Amino acid sequence: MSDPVTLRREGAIAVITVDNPPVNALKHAVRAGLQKLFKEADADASVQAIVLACAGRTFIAGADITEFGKPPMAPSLIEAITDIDNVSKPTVAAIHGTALGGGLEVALGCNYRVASKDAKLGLPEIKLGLIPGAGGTQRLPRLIGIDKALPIILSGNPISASQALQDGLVDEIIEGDLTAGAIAFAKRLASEQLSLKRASRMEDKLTEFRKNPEKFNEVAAKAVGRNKGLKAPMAAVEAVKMTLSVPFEEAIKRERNMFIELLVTDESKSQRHAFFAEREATKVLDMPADTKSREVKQAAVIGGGTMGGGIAMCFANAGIPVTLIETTDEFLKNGLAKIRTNYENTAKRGGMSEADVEKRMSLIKGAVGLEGTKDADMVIEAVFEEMGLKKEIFGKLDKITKKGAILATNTSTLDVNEIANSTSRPQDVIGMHFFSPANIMKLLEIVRGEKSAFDAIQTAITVGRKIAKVPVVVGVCYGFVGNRMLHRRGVQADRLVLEGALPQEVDAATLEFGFPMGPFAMGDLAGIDVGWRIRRARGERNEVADTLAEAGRFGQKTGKGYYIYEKGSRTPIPDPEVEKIILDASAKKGIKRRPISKQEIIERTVYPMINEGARILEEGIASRPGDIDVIWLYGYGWPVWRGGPMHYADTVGLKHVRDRLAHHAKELGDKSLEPAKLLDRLANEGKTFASLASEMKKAS
Ligand code: T1G
Repeated sequence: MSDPVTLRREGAIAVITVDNPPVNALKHAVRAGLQKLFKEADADASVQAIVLACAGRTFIAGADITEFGKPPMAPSLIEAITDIDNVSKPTVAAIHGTALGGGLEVALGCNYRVASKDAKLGLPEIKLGLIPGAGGTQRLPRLIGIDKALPIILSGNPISASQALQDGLVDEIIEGDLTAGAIAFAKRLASEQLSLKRASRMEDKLTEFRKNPEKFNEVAAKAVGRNKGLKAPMAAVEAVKMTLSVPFEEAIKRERNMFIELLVTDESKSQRHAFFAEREATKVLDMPADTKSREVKQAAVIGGGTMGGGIAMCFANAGIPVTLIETTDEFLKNGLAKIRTNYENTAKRGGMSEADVEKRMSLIKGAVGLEGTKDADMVIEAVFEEMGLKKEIFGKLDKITKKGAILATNTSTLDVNEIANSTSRPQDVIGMHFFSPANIMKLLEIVRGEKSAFDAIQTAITVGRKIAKVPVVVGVCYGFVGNRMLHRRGVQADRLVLEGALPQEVDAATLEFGFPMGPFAMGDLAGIDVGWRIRRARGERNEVADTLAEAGRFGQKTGKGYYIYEKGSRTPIPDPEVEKIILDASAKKGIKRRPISKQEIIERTVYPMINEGARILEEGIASRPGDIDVIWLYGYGWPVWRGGPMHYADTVGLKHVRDRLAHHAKELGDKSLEPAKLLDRLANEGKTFASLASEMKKAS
């Protein structure tokens, strides 16, 4: 094993290089190597300055998250950074790719930072339910000021090199060879004998806040935003607040203790689970490791409606030319106009420049008729959810599109195999299920048909990541993974309302659980009439929902649904009229209403989804419990600090989930609530979905 940290000389400059692929994480050997070589270079009188650089695609992307929870090995990151901070000659960090978390903290331990122009710098610990634990909450505010540091720490989002230069986090942007530029910068420092800039000893940026401490609370409240109540954001505010009154050495000790406290919280464990689950989800267990993606230089989207338009924007946003296909000039014009309006609204909100709008629009061209797909490497069909229409389109695409083109369908419910078999090349057909609004929602369910070729699947994954989606590969079944589980919640939510709860009570419990919206407010957003028309066509009836629809209460679009909505507002207001409709429906069904607790609401809306998740794993529709978690985290607003339905079940205990489901199944005589075989087995064996995941990984 070669040393992950090495030192070479460029004249009087010592260049220390970290080389620990894939992201130069600060595992033990890297920390020890940094400490040793900085001390060596400092002790060597012939060294006038030190440059810290990284090999590979990025600067240090943080502490090694896989080491968390394991016995700590010295030196700790704080010890290594303190030694770097105490070096008696100029130290310069040369940043490319991403300097994140502990990586930025190491750079903050250096006197100066230079960066390549596309570098990104940030402290994403908050996204792991943590705070910077190696001086970041103390050095960053001292270097750039509290008002700039707090948003970086509390959002967890990286800033660009140019923003970092503006904020004083970076001292110079290097064009061309970064390390050569850093060495030149270091030589200048050595020759100019400048005083060493140590963030740990800087106070001038804190003066204003020390004079007006209440100003701190204003900035903090704004930066915390909607994360109020979560442990890590509150701890981050407390930690940064120490810069106002606590000496540096004492403050980083306390910061460390706060970090260690957060490390053992369910919130952080859940968010770390989500981090790795998202990365695991792109690995198809049975796919040969050498499977290559097909090249996708040009895309086409069939259907210029809300979904089609959003999908086309994803490709343009990623710089991939895309043709939007419609049946008439009129529809095409409307589709393109909606996209332009979308971009212009973003520009109005300052989310992009006018030039960006024109650049993205220039990548979207329109065409009437399927002929427009002939040059595309990937075609995504996003037309009305009707099997006959989709099969007709795929039959035609089969003849029009070039050899090797990926033929994808955005269906959310229909059988991808049946669609694939309407072509002579089912191996090129795959489901790419986007979520509305497609240009915003991160989740992409990639639905592999029984004949989908491995390189077609890999291409969908690669393109999915290129267009900034979180791809998860699932099998073919009704509603795939997300909608299939959501259906279980919907059934129980409707029953709870007939048995005694009110929509606002079910939604309140769901919000308290951490979802951004409850099932009934969601029904109003999606439109109550959508389900009503499908049920009517099937001769089925949902007493409450259909009575609302028959009264013209379609939800937000008619200003009335399960709730009332004042003009221009999306705030749901409970309506006594709905309560009357519900009481009548219970009476009509001969149901004696009873009080229903929040606990029961959660048990009957969340546990059935977990149960359905277990059935989905039994059938192999999802490859890992973590995949189901990623789908719910990125597609259905599952609170990240609960890690996803399957991870959450482990924190509650599978035995408890199983027993409560069995209890409700018996009480209600509802067979759909009976525990899935897999859930029952794991509960009996005292196992978890996490242990199942590692069994699956080993078996693959
Ligand atoms: N530790 C361990 N493994 C990591 C890692 C890390 N910090 N970052 C990435 N990996 C693995 C990842 O699991 C994947 O593995 C591979 O590297 C490529 O990652 C004290 C405590 C850097 C922007 O939160 O955001 O420092 O799946 O697929 O899309 O204050 O990785 O191939 O086996 O994501 O190019 C703070 C986390 C840590 C940054 C690159 N740092 N990483 O994205 O590749 S906490 C972070 C990322 C901390 C200190 C605290 C991204 C990336 P595999 P990838 P990518």
